[in-house]
Amino acid sequence: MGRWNNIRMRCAFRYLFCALLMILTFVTIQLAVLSEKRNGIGKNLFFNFDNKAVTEGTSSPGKVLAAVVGASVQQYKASGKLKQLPVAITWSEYRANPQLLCGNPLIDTYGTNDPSKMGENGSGIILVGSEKEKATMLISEYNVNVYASDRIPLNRMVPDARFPGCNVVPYPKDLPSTSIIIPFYDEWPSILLRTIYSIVNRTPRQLLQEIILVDDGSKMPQLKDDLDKYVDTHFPKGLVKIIRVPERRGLIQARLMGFENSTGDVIIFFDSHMEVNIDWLQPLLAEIKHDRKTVAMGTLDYIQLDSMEYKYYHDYMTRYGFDWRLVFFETFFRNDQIGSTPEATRVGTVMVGAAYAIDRNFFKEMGTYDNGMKVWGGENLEMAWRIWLCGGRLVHAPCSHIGHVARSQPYDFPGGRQAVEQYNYKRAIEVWMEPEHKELVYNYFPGMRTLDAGDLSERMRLKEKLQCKPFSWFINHVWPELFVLQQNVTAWGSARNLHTNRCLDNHQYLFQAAEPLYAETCHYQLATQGFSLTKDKLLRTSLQCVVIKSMTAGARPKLEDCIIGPRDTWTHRQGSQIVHEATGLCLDLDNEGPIMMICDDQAITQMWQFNTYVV
Ligand SMILES: *[C@@H]1O[C@H](CO)[C@@H](O)[C@H](O)[C@H]1NC(C)=O
Ligand SMILES: CC(=O)N[C@H]1CO[C@H](CO)[C@@H](O)[C@@H]1O
Ligand SMILES: CC(=O)N[C@H]1CO[C@H](CO)[C@@H](O)[C@@H]1O
Ligand SMILES: [Mn+2]
Repeated sequence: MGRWNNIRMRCAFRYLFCALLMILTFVTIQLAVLSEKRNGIGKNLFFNFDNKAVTEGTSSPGKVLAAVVGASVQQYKASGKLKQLPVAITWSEYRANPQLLCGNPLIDTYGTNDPSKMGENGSGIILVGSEKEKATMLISEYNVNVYASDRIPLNRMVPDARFPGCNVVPYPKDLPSTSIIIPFYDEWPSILLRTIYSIVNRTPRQLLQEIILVDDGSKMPQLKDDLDKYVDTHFPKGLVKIIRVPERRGLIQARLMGFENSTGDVIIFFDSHMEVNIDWLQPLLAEIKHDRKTVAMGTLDYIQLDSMEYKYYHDYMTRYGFDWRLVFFETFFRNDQIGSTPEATRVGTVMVGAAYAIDRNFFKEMGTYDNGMKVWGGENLEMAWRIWLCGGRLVHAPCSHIGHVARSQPYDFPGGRQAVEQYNYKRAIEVWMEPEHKELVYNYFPGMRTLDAGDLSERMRLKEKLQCKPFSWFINHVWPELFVLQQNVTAWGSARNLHTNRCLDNHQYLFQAAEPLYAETCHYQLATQGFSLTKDKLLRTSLQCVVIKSMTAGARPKLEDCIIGPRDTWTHRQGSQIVHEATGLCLDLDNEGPIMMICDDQAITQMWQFNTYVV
C-alpha cells in the first residue's frame, strides 16, 4: 500500500515538472516567433530573409540598362549582368517581341532554374527540429506553411502534370486575350507573388492581357506599399495591376470589381494561392474560341499546405458534384463522359470557384454573379446552374493543369460562415429550384425556410429574360446522379425499423465506391436519412443504391453508385418487410446495423415503415 502511494507521489511531481517545462518551452518559442515576425513583417514582403533563393537578383532596380533591353536572352546572359537589370520595358513591348528581356531576372532566366534547389520543380520541403516547430506554429496561424513558402524560389518550375498526349495537341494561333483576376485578402506575400510569377512564366505572353490583383481590404501591412513597389519594379509595366477595395466586400464583390476593370476578351478568376502548370491557358481558350458560351475549367492539382509540394495524379481527373445539402464534392467521371483519348474535353456538372475561364461578354450576358450574395459560398453552384439552364455549357479541359493550395480560405465571415452560406444558398435555390427540390434542401436546413434572403426580383427578371430551363432539366441532363427523393417512387422519406427508433442512414456518404448501409436514431433529415423505393424497385438515397455483395444470409447491405454500380431490386409493403428480389432475403437489423436474413414474418426487426407511401 505504502509503496503504491509513494510511486503515485513521484509520478505526480514528475508530471508537474514536465508540464512546467513544456509551458516554458512553449512560451519561449512563441516569443521567439513573435519577435522574429515583428522584425520581418512590415519591413518587407518577405518574412524569412535568410533564404537567397527567394530574393536573389530581385533587389537591384535603379540602374537603367536601356542598352540591354532588346538584346536577345542569349546575348544578355552572356553579358553576365543578369542581376543588375531593372524593369525597363512596358508590357506591350515585352509582348510584341518574345525575345525581349523584361528586366526581371526571375522571369528572364526562367527555365534555367537549378532543379536541386529546395522546392524546385514542385518538390516539397521537409523541415526538422526547431524549423519544424516554427513552421508548425505558423501553419496553425495561417493554415499554410508560410515558412516553407518563403524558402522556395518564387519562380520555381513545376513538374509537367499533364497526360502525355497534351504535349502535342495543336492550339489555334489566334486565341483570345485574357485577363486574370485575383482577389486576395491577407494572403501570405510569397504565396501571392508565386501565383503571379507562375502565370507570367508559363503563359504565352501574347495571350496575357493583364493580371488584376484585387485587395479586398487586407490588413497585412506588407500587402500595401511594399506590394505596390514590388510589382512596379519587378514586372513589365502595365502587366500586373492592383485595385484596392477601401473596405472588405467579400470575394464575390472583389471578383466583380476586378471584372469591371479588366479589358481582356476572356476573364479567368483565380484564388491567390495557385501555381499554373505548363501551357495551362491555351486549352481553356481553345474551348471558348470553339464555342463562346462555354465555361472552361482546368484540372486542379494539389499544392500541399504543409510542404508546398506540387502533387498531381497522372491518370485521374476530378469531376465535381453536389448533394441536397448543397455540399460540393469531388467525384469520378462516368465512362460515357470520357472521350476517345484522355485529352478529350469532358462535360462538367458544377464548377469550383477558382480557375475557370469565361468569355467576358458572355459573363456579362449571363448576369455575372448574384451581387446580393455575401463573402463567398454557394456562388459557384448558382453560377453553374445558371450557365447550364440558360444556354451555356461547362467543360473540363484535361490538358489545363493548375496547382492550388488546398487550404482553408484566408477569408472570414462576418456573422459566421454558416449564416452567410445559408443566406447565399437561399438566394440560389429560390431563384433556380422547383418546389420539390427546395423541399429537399429546406428539410436539411429548417431555419432557411423563413430566412430573409433579400430582394431577388432582379435575378428573377434575369431568369425570365434569358428564358432559362427549369431545374429538373439540370437534374435529368447534367447531374442525373442526384435523385429527387419523391419522384417516381412508391415510398419515400426515412425508413424506420418498427422494432427500435432507428432509421436507415447514409452517414452523409457522397462517393461512388461501396460503403456500408447504416442505421441510426431517427431524425428524419433527408440528406442523411432520406430513402426511396422507386417505381423501378430500387431502394436508394439521393446518390446511392442499396445493394448486396454476397448473396447469403448474414450479408451486410452496401450503398453504391446507382448509375455505374449494380442495380438490385427490392419489394416492400407498408409497415412490412423489405425483400431483396434476387435472393428472397429480408432487410433485418441487429446491433451492428442492417443485415440480410432469411425472411421471418414473426421478426419485428424485419419490419420497416417509410414516412410516405405513394399509391
Ligand atoms: C521534375 O520532376 C519530375 C517528376 O516529378 C521529373 O520527371 C522531371 O524530370 C523533373 N525535372 C527536372 C528538371 O528535374
Ligand atoms: C483602378 C480602377 O480602375 N478602378 C475602377 C474599377 O472599376 C470601378 C467600377 O467600375 C471604378 O469605380 C474604379 O475606379
Ligand atoms: C420512368 C418514369 O416514370 N419517369 C417519370 C418520373 O417522373 C417525371 C416527373 O414526375 C415524369 O416526367 C417521368 O416520366
Ligand atoms: Mn483556394
